Amino acid sequence: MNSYDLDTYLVFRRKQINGALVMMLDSAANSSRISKAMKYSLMADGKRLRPILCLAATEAVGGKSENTLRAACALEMIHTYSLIHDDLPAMDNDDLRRGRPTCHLAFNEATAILAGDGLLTLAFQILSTNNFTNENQASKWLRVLHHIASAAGYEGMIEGQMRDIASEGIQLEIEALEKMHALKTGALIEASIHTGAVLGDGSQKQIERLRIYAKNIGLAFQVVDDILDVEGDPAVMGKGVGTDQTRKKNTYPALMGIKESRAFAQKLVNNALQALNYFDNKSDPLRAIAQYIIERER
Ligand code: GRG
Repeated sequence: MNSYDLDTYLVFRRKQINGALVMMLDSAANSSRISKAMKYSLMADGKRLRPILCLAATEAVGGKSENTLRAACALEMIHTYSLIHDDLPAMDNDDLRRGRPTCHLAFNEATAILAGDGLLTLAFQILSTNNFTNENQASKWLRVLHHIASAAGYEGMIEGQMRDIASEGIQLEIEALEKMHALKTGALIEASIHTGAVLGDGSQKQIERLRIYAKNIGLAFQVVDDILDVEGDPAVMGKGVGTDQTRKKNTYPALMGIKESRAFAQKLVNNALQALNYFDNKSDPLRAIAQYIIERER
């Protein structure tokens, strides 16, 4: 067990991220219907895992997390867009997300599509806002912008989603399942940590170690997500469960069983923790988050 007080850290970071998100939405948007739909999904009760990982990665490499907050918020916007679109009738057709009716039920399908598009493009507007103090700053932000676009785009998350949809009802081999998840869920998690490390002025060695950490927790996160879809409590999770089986999705519990899936997730977290051996106690939040990913109930 990690004795680090993760709960206090998560509460502090969520408050900071939510405050920044509200400010960004209020300054970018107005009281139009589309702004309301974007805010409805973005300001619902998400765990804020990706922005928190981003800020914790900046801290781990010895950087100042205030300088990374803008990028962390952009990552949460991209994630929220993906959830809105994933819930649409043409995709997973879900009713509940983050404890609320999904965006297309609260508004309508067209508005939900546009709210997702609005959040995705706002993320890149924020990432490219020019308030850099020097050329080195500008080139770092351009580098992370490119990395995030690749991770979220057709060679990353979108490809993962395409494979997920295309493989419903078809049994995948474990390697293909792993690749699908690395793209669908892992790529944005990895990009979040990479962003934090680059903007925090991490060394190449630090960035590389954090890439290994990210790859392992990204997959562990998905394995636990699959387990929670079997065993989780919908009231705690704020979304429906049992949906993977109904849709004949490829999941770790379906392929290897619950007990083996748990052991696999723990092994991945151990790998992630090993990658952090290189770091000092500034990476304690990342260590504790790795364990939280296994133990989470939502
Ligand atoms: C539609 C382009 C496009 C992509 C969708 C991320 C994704 C791809 C779909 C989400 C559906 C899903 C259940 C994915 C599995 C893991 C995952 C990303 C869960 C949701 O993330 P959390 O648990 O959610 O971090 P919160 O609401 O806490 O932010």
